[in-house]
Amino acid sequence: MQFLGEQRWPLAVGVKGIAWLWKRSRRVAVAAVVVVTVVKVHGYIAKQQRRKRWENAGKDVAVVHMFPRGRKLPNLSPFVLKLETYLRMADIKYEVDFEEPLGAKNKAPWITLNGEELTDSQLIVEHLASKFEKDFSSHLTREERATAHALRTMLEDHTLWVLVYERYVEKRGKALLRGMHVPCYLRMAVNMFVRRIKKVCWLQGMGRHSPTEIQHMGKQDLSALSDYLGDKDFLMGDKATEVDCTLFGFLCQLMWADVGSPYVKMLETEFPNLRAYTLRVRDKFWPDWNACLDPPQPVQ
Ligand SMILES: N[C@@H](CCC(=O)N[C@@H](CS)C(=O)NCC(=O)O)C(=O)O
Repeated sequence: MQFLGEQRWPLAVGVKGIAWLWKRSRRVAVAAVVVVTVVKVHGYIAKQQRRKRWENAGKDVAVVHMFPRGRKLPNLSPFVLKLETYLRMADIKYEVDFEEPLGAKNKAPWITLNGEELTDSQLIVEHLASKFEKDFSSHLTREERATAHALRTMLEDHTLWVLVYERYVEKRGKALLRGMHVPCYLRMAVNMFVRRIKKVCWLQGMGRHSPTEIQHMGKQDLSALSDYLGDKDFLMGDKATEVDCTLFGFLCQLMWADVGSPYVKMLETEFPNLRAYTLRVRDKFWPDWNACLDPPQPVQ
């Protein structure tokens, strides 16, 4: 399901528009064709130049393409935080890019590695784990791996919609606008964006529930995670594994992306082990957390 990304106008619409202009003023029609061509060619050249730059990042250095940093957390996308946390866990060198956050699937994050473009946080993690021999779940039993898979997909395909509904439908994108720098021209498009997300939430199904029901579902997810974590250091035991990257990415959103969110209180009062876990993972893998905020803060 697509929220953002390039809206491709069918060629027929463009041709019809030019034909309409041509009938009224040939000069304006020609000028319109010239402007569109110049903009397209300029865009194409800029894109090629960016790719050349990313290809030259260095052997085995991943360039992670993402939305800009947040004010209270390094990214307002749980998937970006998941991927960056994995890169840190695996000690893989990476650089960040904010110029082209959406990849070939029109989603963030995506990466460029040795000139190759890879999409989807999970597929990327699996690719990197095999390429760099950094599989942190290899010690788990099949049953534990199945549990980790189920918890990850719950977060990415259920908790995600609780978050999306709260952030964009209930709060109408306001926390997002407060939480990161959004250029003026995009701020003006926020209502249109919110209307689209509302439709997508309806199609997905989450949007058909009341806010109280959705909050209840979010709480059930947190409760399951809190019970499973118990007093362990990490979700699957005393060693961090890939599923911790996802859990951390989501908990950061609930804890820091919106101070007015009911989940902040829930984590404080009902699920303190998840809150402590988030701080623990942050301290372990993000010693430069403050430097990754926008604006950067002094590292403590
Ligand atoms: N399954 C994808 C999900 C990525 C995703 O949904 N990213 C969101 C940001 S949190 C996005 O790019 N949304 C833009 C859109 O859907 O148009 C992954 O793991 O990378």
